[in-house]
Amino acid sequence: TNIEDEFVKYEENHMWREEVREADDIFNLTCNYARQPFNLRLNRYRDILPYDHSRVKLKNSEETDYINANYVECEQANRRYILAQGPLKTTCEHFWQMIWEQNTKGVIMLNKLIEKGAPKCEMYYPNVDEENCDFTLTFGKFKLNYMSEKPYQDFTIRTIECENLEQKEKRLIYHCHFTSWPDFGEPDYTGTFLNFLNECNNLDLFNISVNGPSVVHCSAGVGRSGTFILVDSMLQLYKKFGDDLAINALELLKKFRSNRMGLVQTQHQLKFAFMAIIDGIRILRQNSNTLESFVPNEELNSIETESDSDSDNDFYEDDDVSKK
Ligand code: PTR
Ligand code: PTR
Ligand code: PTR
Repeated sequence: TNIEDEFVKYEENHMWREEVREADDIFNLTCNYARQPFNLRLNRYRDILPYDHSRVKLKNSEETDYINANYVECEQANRRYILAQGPLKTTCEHFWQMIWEQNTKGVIMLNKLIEKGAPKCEMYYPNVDEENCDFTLTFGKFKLNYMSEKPYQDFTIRTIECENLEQKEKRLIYHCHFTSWPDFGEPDYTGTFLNFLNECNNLDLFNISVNGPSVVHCSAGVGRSGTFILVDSMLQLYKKFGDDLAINALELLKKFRSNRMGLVQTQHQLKFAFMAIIDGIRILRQNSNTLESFVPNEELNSIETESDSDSDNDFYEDDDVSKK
C-alpha cells in the first residue's frame, strides 16, 4: 500500500522531524476553560490543555465540570477514544467519575507511575505490583477493588471492580497497562506493541456500539497516547477497506490533533507508528484480517529500529570487556 511508499520517502529524505512538527498547531482552537483559575491546578502540565470544543465534561459535579481529557474520533474506523492526562492526587475521583459517566469499559495506560525518577501519574488504580499498593482504593464516591491480573512480558491486563457508593452499583473495568514505553521514546519492538493492541481489541474495549469510549492515557496524554490511537485506527481502517484504504496516516494524525493537541510528540514516535502500522498490515494480510499473533515477537520486527543499533553498541562494549 502507499503507507510503505510514504515510509521509504520520509526515511530516505529524513523527513520525520519535519512531518511531526508540520502537522502540529495548524488549528486556532481555544483552551479557555482549562485556563480558568479554578481549573489550573487540575492540569499536570501547563502546556498540555484540552481544547474547549472537544473536552470531556463531568456531569455530576459541584465546583467544576473540568477534567484534562478530550474525545478523539475517527468515524470511518468507528472509533471514539477519550485521551486524558495521567491523574493527579486532586483528580483521581474526577477520573473515575468520567469512566463511570462515559460508560467506559477499558482504561489503556501507557506510562509508569515514576519515570526517570519523577512522578508521572498518581496511583489511581488498585494493584499488587507497585510499592505501597493496595487491594482497595477509595476516591470520594468511588471504591476500586482489585480483582485479578494477567501478566505478559511488556504489559499487564487487570480487572478492577469499580463501585459507585452513592448509586450502590458495581462495574468491572479492564485496566490494560503497557509497561515498557519511555516518555518521549518508543517501544523496542512493534511485535509486543501489536500484541498489546490485539489483547485490547480482544476484550472489545473499542467497540463503541456496545460500550462508551475507552480512556487512553500516559503522563500528558498526548505523545504515547497519540501514537497508540494512530496505530489502532489505521489498522482498524485497513481491516475495513483492505488495500483500497485511501486514508493516509499523517492526515489522520492532523485530524486527531484538531481534537487534542500535541498528539505524537517526537519524530521517533511517528516513525514507530508507521512501522507498527506496516507490520500490523502484514499480519492482517497473512492472517485473515486478525492481529492474533502466530509468529514469535522478534519475527514481527521486519524493519530495523533505533534500538537495534543500541544493541550493536552493547555487543561491542562486551567485546571490549572480554579483551581486558
Ligand atoms: N518536553 C520538553 C520540551 O518541550 O522540549 C523537554 C523534553 C524534550 C524532555 C524531549 C524530554 C525529551 O526527550 P528525552 O527524555 O528523550 O530527552
Ligand atoms: N511540558 C511537558 C514536556 O514537554 O515535558 C509536557 C509533556 C509531558 C508532553 C510528557 C508530553 C509528554 O509525554 P506523554 O504524552 O507521552 O506522556
Ligand atoms: N515539547 C517538545 C517540543 O515540541 O520540542 C517535544 C518534542 C521533543 C518534540 C522532541 C519533538 C522532538 O523531536 P526530537 O526528539 O527528534 O528532537
